Amino acid sequence: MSPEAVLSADPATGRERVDQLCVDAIRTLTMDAVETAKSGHPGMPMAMAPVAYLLYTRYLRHNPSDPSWPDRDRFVLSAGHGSMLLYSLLHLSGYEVSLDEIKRFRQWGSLTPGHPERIRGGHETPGVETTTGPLGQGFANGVGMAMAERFLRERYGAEVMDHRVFAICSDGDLMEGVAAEAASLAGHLGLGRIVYLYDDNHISIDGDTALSFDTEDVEARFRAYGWHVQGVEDANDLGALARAVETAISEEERPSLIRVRSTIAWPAPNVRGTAASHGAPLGEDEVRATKEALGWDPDRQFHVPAEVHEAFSPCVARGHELQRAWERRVERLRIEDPLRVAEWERAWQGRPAEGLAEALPSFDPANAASVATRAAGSAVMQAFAPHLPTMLGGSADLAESTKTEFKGEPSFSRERAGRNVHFGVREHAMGAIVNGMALHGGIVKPYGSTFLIFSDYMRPAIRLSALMRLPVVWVFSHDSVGLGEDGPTHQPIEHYTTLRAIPGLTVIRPADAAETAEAWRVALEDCDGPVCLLLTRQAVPVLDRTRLAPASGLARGAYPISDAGGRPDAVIAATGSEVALALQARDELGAEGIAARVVSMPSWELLDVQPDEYRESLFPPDVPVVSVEAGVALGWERFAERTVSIDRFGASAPGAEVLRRLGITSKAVTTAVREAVGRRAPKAA
Ligand SMILES: Cc1ncc(C[n+]2csc(CCOP(=O)(O)OP(=O)(O)O)c2C)c(N)n1
Ligand SMILES: [Mg+2]
Repeated sequence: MSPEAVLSADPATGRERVDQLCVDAIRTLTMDAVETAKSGHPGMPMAMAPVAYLLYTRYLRHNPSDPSWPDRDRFVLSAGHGSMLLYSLLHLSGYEVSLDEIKRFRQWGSLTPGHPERIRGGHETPGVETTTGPLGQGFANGVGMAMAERFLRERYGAEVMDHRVFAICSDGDLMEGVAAEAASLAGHLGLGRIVYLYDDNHISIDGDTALSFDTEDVEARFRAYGWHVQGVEDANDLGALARAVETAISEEERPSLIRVRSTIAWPAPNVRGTAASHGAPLGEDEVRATKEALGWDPDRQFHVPAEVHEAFSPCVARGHELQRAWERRVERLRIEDPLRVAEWERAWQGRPAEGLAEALPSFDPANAASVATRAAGSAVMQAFAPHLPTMLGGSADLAESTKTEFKGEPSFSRERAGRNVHFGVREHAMGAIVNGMALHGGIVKPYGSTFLIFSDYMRPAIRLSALMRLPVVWVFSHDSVGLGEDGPTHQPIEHYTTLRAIPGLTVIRPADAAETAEAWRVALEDCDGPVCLLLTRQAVPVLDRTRLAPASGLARGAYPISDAGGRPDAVIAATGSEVALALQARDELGAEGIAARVVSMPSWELLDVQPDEYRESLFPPDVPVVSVEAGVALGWERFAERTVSIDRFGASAPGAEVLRRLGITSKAVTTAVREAVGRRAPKAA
């Protein structure tokens, strides 16, 4: 049946009246929930209710009984402040979001938090695909989902993966740079499975968008990006909306944007069209007046007429049917090509193939005395690549430098969904797109890379990866002032500390090639959440593991890499490239009769989950600890009473000289240790 037929004013079925009732049920649920919570954003859900109703009942191929069905269409509410729109839809279309949960909107522990949240193994509202609220992120997540879909469709066939990504986005979303970056890449790659609806309501928080946005021709901008663009002049015109959505769906070569002109908080008689309705309850009187205008009983709250439930009820049966049909397709494929289906299923479980650890290279100082950890990382990636056939990722135009390409693999292009993604110089979108790939599922484990300094450009996405506990890897090379000549704009200083400050993010800064291999193994096999790998630009010694402890100690976050045994006089805790320095200082101190233990400490977070006794065994009470790391001291007071650190910006000069001049030297370490143990420096001979 064409949408016109469904939506025609057929007096015999009263279809138009029921459509209206359904749309208004979303509006009244929203008003009542926001009013009850005394907080929330009623305007957007009220205005966009017709769009959302249409999507959920006619176009979205979803199964409310199984929100994790792999081949479902994804729906992203990028304008997360309009969360009641999503919750109303989920409730009405049969997801496990009860009316009681709607009544508990924005309350502690409810399935209906202020903004949609998807937190793996934590807060998961059935049917919520991603955490949104920070504007622009959802938009870019959807691009990542569409890339994941394309990659999996090409690898496993349309029998396995064949769906679309829908989103509703707002003025704020489209003002944000991250959405512009993501839109540009989506247009370039011709991601035709994207269908985004833009709520063009001319309102943002400060007031009319004439203040800050109106000059921009959004349609022209998206056309210039290579999108297919349509406009619908009235959000209440279901027929026009349906036609636009159908056209967008049939467009396979370009992503689609449908600009929908709406009036915020429609049809509230006094506040509609004003910024006042964006983020505050309408107030009892206005809610009553609105319900009266809709022909609803103003004394009833959270009322859903039986006809509305009836109109939404086919969603469940249709969802079952869609999923069963997909299951049958996959079963047929299993008979034809069992290996392909087995590989797909493992990818969907999010697991690498067996034998990954055994495939990793080992590094012998006899072969190469020193290797940059970014270069070691590259060797490790090539070794594990066959074990992760759906690992997808790349860099923000720095693949040469971060060395994160899968060699010999094709690039992800308009023509072919290869494994090497060229995100272009778009760090922020890279972060959000990688998150979207992880949210989609089937991509094990997506990664993004750039210089550590530019992690700042994507910090909001890194934070969200941690908030959502996504299995992603962030690879940051050029991890200290040791990068040298590019100077202070390129030299990270506060970055170890600011990344460690993000809860749930595992930051690993390996000391040498062997620790780099182990760091990747931990990231791929042991960690469920996001992992940052911090790698050097400059060569660092391949530590002689015949004399030192094995790099497998990295898995515990910190380990005594060099220990004379017994109670040491002092402990030197070092990370990354500074471990070699600490070992040098240990030798010098040993010659003076000071027994120092060197603890290689690649990851605070991995150490944090060790038993207290383990930490105490590393850092015995009353033994002074000196830390050495080429960044700010902030945070190290947790472990060390003295720090060798850099608490200023770097400088442009050869890396070794910058490190020396900024005090990252074995001399600085030996001096700090002597002070800590109350010894004087030996007299020069
Ligand atoms: C990155 C980010 N900056 C600021 C905000 C705060 N904020 C929430 S909604 C909004 C803008 C509202 O305008 P629009 O996106 O057009 O939504 P509408 O009011 O039309 O629903 C802002 C600034 C945010 N959520 N995310
Ligand atoms: Mg707006």
